[in-house]
Amino acid sequence: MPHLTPSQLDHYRENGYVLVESLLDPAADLDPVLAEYEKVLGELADELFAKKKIASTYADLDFDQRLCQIYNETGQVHAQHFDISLPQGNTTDAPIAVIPSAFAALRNERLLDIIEDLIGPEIYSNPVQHIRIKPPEQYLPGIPKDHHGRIAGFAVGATPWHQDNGVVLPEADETDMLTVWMPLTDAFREHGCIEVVAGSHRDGLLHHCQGNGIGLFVQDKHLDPDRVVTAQMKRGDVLFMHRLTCHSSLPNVSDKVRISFDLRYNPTGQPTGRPLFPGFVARSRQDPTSELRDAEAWAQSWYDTREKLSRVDVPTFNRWPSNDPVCA
Ligand SMILES: O=C(O)CCC(=O)C(=O)O
Ligand SMILES: [Fe+2]
Repeated sequence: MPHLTPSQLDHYRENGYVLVESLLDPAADLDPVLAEYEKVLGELADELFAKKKIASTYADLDFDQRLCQIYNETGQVHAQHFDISLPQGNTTDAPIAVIPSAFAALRNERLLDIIEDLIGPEIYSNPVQHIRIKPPEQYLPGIPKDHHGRIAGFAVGATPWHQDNGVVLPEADETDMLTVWMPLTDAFREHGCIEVVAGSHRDGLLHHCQGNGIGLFVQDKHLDPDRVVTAQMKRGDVLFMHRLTCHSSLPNVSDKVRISFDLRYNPTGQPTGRPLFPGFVARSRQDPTSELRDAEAWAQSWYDTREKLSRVDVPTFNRWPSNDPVCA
């Protein structure tokens, strides 16, 4: 059973993050997940081919080439097709990939052991959870860029500075939410790895602005460049971050697709910050029978949510106004 050492715990308390090297076994824990996402890509290809949006299913290409070919040919980033979570707003037709290997990752015992060290033994899987498939920008000539030359869209380009507490509702401001970020492929600087501002979890919740197409961000004036740490990670490493730790990610300037999970957990019973989305008890020492262990029931909880939300007006989980004068 892996545990954080006292010095790793001190590092987390001091800096708001801890990077645990080789926590997971790439062959046993990560390869089966990647294999399942290959199938998800195949399904996307079949679907687009049937709709005559692409000229072939490109079944002979490897994952990276096939993904870029499909994105370029359709002129569209199909991130939602792979994601766990529903988007905000109207969800009626939103595809989601609530696949068994994603559920297995959420319940990975080695992850939960470290999470238990950080937030205690009653662990709830918070529904803010994503897979990010970030292709090399040089291989996306068919995807539109904004006027800064940036690729807009979920997870494809660089992610601006933000705190994860900023993307949930105020109901979760006192929730001890932990972000767990793990690459399924190596995530070095060139692949667009994570950067964190060490110690920023002690600055409180910062004001976030709404970026056009890039999501919420914290303005540079709130950041101390001297405290920026580049978290280069290899497959099997896992990064644990406090909800107030400011972080971002770099653009992918390599020739490989960067794939990662970012998952969140909080002590059971505390508000998740996205009350309409489903979470579950991932570990309970008090009542192990309350744990959700059934991948199908988990998938169904997301399908049911999608169905339910398609019938109501869904608010976004956003507290920050657009056209905020502070952000101009
Ligand atoms: O993976 C990225 O590029 C950004 C991830 C992030 O912001 C998060 O995991 O909270
Ligand atoms: Fe984040």
